[in-house]
Amino acid sequence: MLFNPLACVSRLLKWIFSTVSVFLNNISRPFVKWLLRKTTGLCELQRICYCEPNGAPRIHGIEKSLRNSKSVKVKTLLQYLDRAAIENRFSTPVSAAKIISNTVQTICSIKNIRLDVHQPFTKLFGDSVSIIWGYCQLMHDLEKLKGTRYDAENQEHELKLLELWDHLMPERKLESRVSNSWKNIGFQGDDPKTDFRGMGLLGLDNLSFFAHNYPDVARQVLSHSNHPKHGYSFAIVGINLTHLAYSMWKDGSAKTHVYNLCSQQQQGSSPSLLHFHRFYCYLFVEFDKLWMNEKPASIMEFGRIRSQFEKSIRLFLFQRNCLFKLNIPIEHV
Ligand SMILES: *[C@@H]1O[C@H](CO)[C@@H](O)[C@H](O)[C@H]1NC(C)=O
Ligand SMILES: CC(=O)N[C@H]1CO[C@H](CO)[C@@H](O)[C@@H]1O
Repeated sequence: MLFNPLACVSRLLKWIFSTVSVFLNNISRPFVKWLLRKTTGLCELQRICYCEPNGAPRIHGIEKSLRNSKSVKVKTLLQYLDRAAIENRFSTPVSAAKIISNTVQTICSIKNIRLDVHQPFTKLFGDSVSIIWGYCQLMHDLEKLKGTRYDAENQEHELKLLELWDHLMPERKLESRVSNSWKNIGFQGDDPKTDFRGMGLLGLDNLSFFAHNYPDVARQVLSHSNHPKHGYSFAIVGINLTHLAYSMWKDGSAKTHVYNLCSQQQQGSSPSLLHFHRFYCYLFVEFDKLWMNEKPASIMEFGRIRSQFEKSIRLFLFQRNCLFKLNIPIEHV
């Protein structure tokens, strides 16, 4: 075989690159961490708390550092927190405070952090932990609501549905429970009960939250949806947007918005259903704006406009200072 210097050099370069990347991934991270710890006297979690700006950058940083930790003790602590979220133990302030204080103490003992010297750390770290696992707990709640099928035998469900009509159509009584009139607020047939399908009660809750809390805005959006040329099905599109909101929370992309929001509000604010419902209202109002601007020829363009909408929302969520605010005139809030 002929000696080929070019192939030799390229193989050598490949070997160097792969060695360097292995070094960067496996060796340098712990080394850099060790070096910083020696020079600054602070562990990674402390550096994040003190150096990263309040909100998503700091909370994301802490979450990543904890989830990437190789320490068995940290892993056990995370299991304890995940279980607490599944068991809904963050919902009462007393039990949440106890979990947070246990967590802070455990981390300080694992990382040799002196509580008396590093009081700012314990507060910043504790607040972040409460928001991270508050979000986990909320996801379980959302999944439960999504998994609860609309049940026409259930008085509570029926009442919510009828209230939705009253909020959207205050000047018109619904003549009967099963009626062609449901189409006026964008359901498919005579009985909305089958329209909730994949989203369960979450779809209805979102719609009724929107109609109940922002009645003027909801009615304005409804009137757009009944536009003779560029109309769409209000309720059906609304349920589809529940799906969009849910998937953004589920895959974690909504975290930038939620983390920024919760850390801006007064202390102890943990992600809640209210935040989810408001996020949904924001999506609905913005989607309606986009739809009216696009002036689609028919509902057949829904898929295209929806995916354009999703792309732009995801782009916003990608920015670390993302915070959605409902653009609603003050008198409607
Ligand atoms: C929402 O609409 C998109 C686009 O038409 C579709 O792919 C998706 O399955 C719908 N989701 C729900 C829950 O209706
Ligand atoms: C689960 C949840 O938050 N449901 C709420 C949805 O919105 C309606 C209307 O505001 C409330 O009554 C529900 O409690």
